[in-house]
Amino acid sequence: MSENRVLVVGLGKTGLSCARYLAKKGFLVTVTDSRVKPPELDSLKNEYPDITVFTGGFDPDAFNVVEKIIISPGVSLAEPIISEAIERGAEVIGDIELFSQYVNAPIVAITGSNGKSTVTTLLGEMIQRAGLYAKLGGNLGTPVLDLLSETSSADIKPDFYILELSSFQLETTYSLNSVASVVLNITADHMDRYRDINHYTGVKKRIYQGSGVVVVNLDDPLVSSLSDDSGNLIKKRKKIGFTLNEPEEGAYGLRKVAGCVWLARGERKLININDIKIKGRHNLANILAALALAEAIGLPLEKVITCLSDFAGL
Ligand code: UMA
Repeated sequence: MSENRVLVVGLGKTGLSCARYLAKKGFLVTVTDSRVKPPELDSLKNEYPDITVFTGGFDPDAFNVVEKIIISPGVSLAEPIISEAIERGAEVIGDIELFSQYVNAPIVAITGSNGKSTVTTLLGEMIQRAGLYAKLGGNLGTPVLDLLSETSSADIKPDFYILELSSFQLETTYSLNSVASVVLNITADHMDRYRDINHYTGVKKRIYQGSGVVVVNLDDPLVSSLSDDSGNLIKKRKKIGFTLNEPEEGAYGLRKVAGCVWLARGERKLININDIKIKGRHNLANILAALALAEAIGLPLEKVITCLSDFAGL
């Protein structure tokens, strides 16, 4: 078996980005998809006519000759042919894992059942306000390996990659080491893929791999339990909390002063919520999470606050 051989499973947006990235790196790429005509088949054929593609089912012959398999988020690890490959010792990873192995700029990683696209986008705006440059992608928009491959002369290395990550993507990620990460909230979601809420929560927790700052939703018991009980994973790490109640020193929250509600960091009032463009308590929580992440990556608070009166949401 050649070490240079790799099988990409799923030919949607992720599969195409993986095939493209690995082919450029000199791997001998084969692609498979259970659909007869997967969404990105024509794009792949146009860009890489020499790549072999097996469609209309997962052919065991395609799996048995490889030691490295890259699976798309929509493909479950419980798929029999995938679990067989894992059992015989093949390396089975996703695009976020590949990205984590090759990335050369700090990552901020954001997950949660709700609000992750808003927080990702808002943090991107905050970084811009601070005069820095971030690339955004993941479950939102551009697949991460396409972010890495943009190499036109106009392209410059970003100061940060801001990634929105789904539980599906986290399942196959092992080397992520983000400078800051957050699980925004957890509600029962994708229960067709997970045994129960604990299984789903355990997968979300994988975002805390590495040694970066952990941002914690203090109002969500499932999320706060992750930062309490995760032992070595996050016990000794710096944590910044956010809450829709009055925040303790060092945390972000809401403070009522003379009949007005303010976003606050501890005792310090930051902005009156009437001066914020996006509305709703869920969005206040999203903003507080973004502020905590901004602090975690060292953005100046005065600058990041300025974008809250303009940010109109997604
Ligand atoms: N496939 C199989 N067998 C399977 C399942 C899928 O062959 O058992 C094939 C499909 O036939 C299809 C390909 O895999 O051709 C699709 O792969 P995919 O479902 O992983 O989808 P992509 O197009 O690669 O898009 C994925 C994410 N999709 C999912 O997680 C389901 C996109 O998130 C993401 O934007 C994209 O990668 C880029 O990173 C979408 C999503 O719905 C928006 N995410 C879920 C959510 O937000 O709740 C998690």
